[in-house]
Amino acid sequence: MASSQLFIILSILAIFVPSTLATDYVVGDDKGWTINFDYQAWAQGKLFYVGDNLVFNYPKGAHTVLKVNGTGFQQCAAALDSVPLTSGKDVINLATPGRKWYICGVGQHCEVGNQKLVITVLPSSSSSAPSSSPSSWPSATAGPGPSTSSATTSAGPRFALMMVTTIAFGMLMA
Ligand SMILES: *[C@@H]1O[C@H](CO)[C@@H](O)[C@H](O)[C@H]1NC(C)=O
Ligand SMILES: [Cu+2]
Repeated sequence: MASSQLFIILSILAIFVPSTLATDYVVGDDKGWTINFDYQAWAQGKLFYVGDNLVFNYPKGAHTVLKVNGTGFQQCAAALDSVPLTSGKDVINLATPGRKWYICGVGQHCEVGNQKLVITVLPSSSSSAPSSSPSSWPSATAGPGPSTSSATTSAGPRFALMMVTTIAFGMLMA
């Protein structure tokens, strides 16, 4: 009796706990960071949270990763002083919420090869700082309105999952 209950609870934890931890997103999955890949489709449906990482995999020397703004994304142009990532296994920690744009700086990869990625990073759903985050993110994302509202609604499900996990723990201890 007790072991089946434990199994159920561990199953619940196995499903839900990883979603509350930082996630590494390998950009392009098995294809990595390359030309002629639909990164818009890749990003579709994924929820990026503050604290998650983007991992750009590519043969060193074949591509680079440049962080740009929305204009740079449209025009495939980076600021003159921006330093590209070139390791071939570049990890970018998503430290702040909002829109993030990345392009390849090699040749015409961005313009012709469509090697560009745009994502929206949602505020962390971590309950460790509930009082400070609501005051900080509306002002930080004052420009693009829609991303702020979607961030607010998307934080809900994750919080619900944490509650389920907490309740499961409570059942285990009871
Ligand atoms: C975007 O980046 C470009 C450099 O690529 C810079 O000239 C421009 O001022 C930036 N725009 C904003 C809104 O920061
Ligand atoms: Cu490239």
